[in-house]
Amino acid sequence: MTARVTKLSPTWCPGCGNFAILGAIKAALDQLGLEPHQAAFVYDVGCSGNMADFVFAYGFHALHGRGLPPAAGIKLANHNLKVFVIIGDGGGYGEGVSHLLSLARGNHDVTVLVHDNFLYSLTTGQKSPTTPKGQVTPSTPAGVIDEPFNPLATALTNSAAFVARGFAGDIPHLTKLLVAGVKHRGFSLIDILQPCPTYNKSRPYAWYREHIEYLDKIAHDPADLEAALKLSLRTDRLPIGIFYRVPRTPWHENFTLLKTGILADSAIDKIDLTSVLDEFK
Ligand SMILES: Cc1ncc(C[n+]2csc(CCOP(=O)(O)OP(=O)(O)O)c2C)c(N)n1
Ligand code: SF4
Repeated sequence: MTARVTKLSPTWCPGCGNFAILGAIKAALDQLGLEPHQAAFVYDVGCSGNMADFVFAYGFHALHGRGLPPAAGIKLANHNLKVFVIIGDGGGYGEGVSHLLSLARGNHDVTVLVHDNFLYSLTTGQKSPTTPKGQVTPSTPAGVIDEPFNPLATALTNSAAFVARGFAGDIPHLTKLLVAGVKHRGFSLIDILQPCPTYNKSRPYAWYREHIEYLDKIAHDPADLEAALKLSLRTDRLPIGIFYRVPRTPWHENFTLLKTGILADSAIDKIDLTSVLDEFK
């Protein structure tokens, strides 16, 4: 059986939703039959990014909020790889949000897993873009003043062709979303409701179980953008499942140079760069 994880033991707090996300990644890699050399993971900085030590595949640990550009670059350098980004709501929806929109609009073939625990957890629980209004955190002792960022509505209105939400309390369901996201040709965003029992006491597993609603139990057509948008704006319940999925040509397939082969396979040592280097003299 192919190894999916390293021999290191995860350092997350007991009960952290990241354990379940790692379990779902393991199961998804198995179901997809992806060998370690066929998958590349880019990790942002955060408790989520600590996953870098535990997944057995190609890996790159980026700066905070900067996980998405290297992922797009890896896909362009070797478009045979399946590329993943592991990122928190702070990195993905705060510091790195412009990259998220850029990859969505370009339809770069990368599967983005946002571990949405509604806080900056690694740095001890400060507010993030998704923290609910009014929540008291170490950086907002009088409660959050801002309205929360809506990741799904933002992705949907910025041309993302695969938008889903999962829950770390349901590994089989999350695994299905990961498999579907990887199989989708192009950018896929999977926002994952991730309990952080250490810092987000207001959203334990039981709270999520009371608030989630499975999209496959209601008659939702994932090709219907307007319906997906309406669902993404719901605040009374948290729908989980595939909100939106439509075919769209991935960026690398529209880029002429890549039609001739894999960039990483080209004999760059045989290209004469003298004239380019001369410009720097
Ligand atoms: C450019 C930069 N800004 C800030 C930090 C400090 N920092 C490290 S992790 C982090 C927040 C992590 O929160 P999130 O991205 O939501 O991930 P989580 O820990 O919740 O998984 C911050 C602000 C940093 N390392 N680099
Ligand atoms: S602080 Fe929260 S997100 Fe980080 S490891 Fe602990 S439980 Fe998980």
